[in-house]
Parts: sequence; C-alpha cells; structure tokens
Amino acid sequence: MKLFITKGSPYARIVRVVVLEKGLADRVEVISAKTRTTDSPYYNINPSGRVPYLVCDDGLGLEDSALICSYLDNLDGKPMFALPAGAQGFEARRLEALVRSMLDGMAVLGREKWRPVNEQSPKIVLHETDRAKRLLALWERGIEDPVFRGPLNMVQIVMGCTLGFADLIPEFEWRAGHPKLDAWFEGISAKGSFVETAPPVHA
Ligand SMILES: N[C@@H](CCC(=O)N[C@@H](CS)C(=O)NCC(=O)O)C(=O)O
Repeated sequence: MKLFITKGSPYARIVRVVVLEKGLADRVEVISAKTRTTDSPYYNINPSGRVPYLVCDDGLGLEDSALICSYLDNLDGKPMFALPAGAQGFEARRLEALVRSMLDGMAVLGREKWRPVNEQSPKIVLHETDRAKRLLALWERGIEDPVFRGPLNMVQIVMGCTLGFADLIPEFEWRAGHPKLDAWFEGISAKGSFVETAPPVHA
C-alpha cells in the first residue's frame, strides 16, 4: 500500500500513528506528496490534492484520515480501535468529532498564520483564534474524561495530533493556560508512534 502524506499534516499524522500502532510499517510505503502547488504531479494520483491518501494493494484510493484509519485497523480482522456498540461507542464518536472540530479550526488558523503577514486575513485569524480558545478551555476540563486515560484509542490519537499541530502555529501559545492538557500531551508525545511521526518545526 502507498500512503501519501505531508510531514506537517496533522491528519496524515493520525494515519501514520495508526500504521505504526498496527505494526503495518513494512506494508505501507509512506510517500511525501507535493500539495498546494499548481499542476503538482500528485493531482494525477489524488485529484482532490489532499493528504492523507491511501492507495490500497488492489489500487483502490481512500481519502480522509478517519476512513483510512478504519480501513487499516480492520485489515487483520482484529481491530484495535473498533468502537463498542451502543451508548459507549456513540460517546467516543461524539468526542472524536469535537476534537476534530478543534483540529479543523486550527488547520485554518495555521494556514493563515504561515502566509506573509500582508496576505493574512485578520478576520479569519481572530475567528479561528477565538474558536481555538473556546475549545481548548472546553478540553482543559474534558481531558479528565476516562476516554483519555485508558488504552490508546482514536480520540486520544486525534487529540495528540491536534495539540502537536497547535504547537507549530506561530504566536499561538496554548500550553501555559492549559496545564492539564499540557501534562496529558506530554504523556502521549512520549509514545514511540508519536515520537516517530513528530512534525518538523515550521519555518
Ligand atoms: N478531513 C480530511 C482533511 C485533510 C486535509 O485537510 N488535508 C490537508 C493537509 S493538513 C491538505 O491536504 N491540504 C491540501 C490542499 O488543500 O490542497 C482528513 O481527515 O483527512
């Protein structure tokens, strides 16, 4: 299988963590794609131009981190991250959606802040900074939920990749005001699959 990524993409990192946790590193070739570039050859592989993108052994292409993680997790018929039926599974999906909501906003904020200052939209920066602040405040309390304590699961992986991404956003300091989130993040960051997929420091 071929997994197309960019090193800085938090969504691609979610999948890369799952690849490592599932012991699939020798079956998945990780390839850096050139995204956000006019006429990138990558668009012939994935016309949407987004990463992560998995090309399965039979040639089928999968886009979207949640879908790819579910596919990889189920390949061996012994899913590590399957959700229980009923209320418990629904709760995990609810929490993952809420963490992804924070990630989606931070992805927009990061994209904006990496532009030259004269190209940034102050309106978008303010809107996304405010959203991030509200959600970080929510998770400073929410991180005590048992879902963040037990064996590794998708909610934890998405939260770890989200906070790892937050660290890269210029002038966005989240740690000082969120000591519980910071402590939790330090813990998950020490896991081998997180160390191995740590994003490069953005210029
Ligand atoms: N919902 C998607 C989001 C993927 C996404 O937004 N990827 C960004 C990188 S972080 C991308 O490929 N951007 C390139 C582009 O927009 O052309 C997922 O979970 O995989």
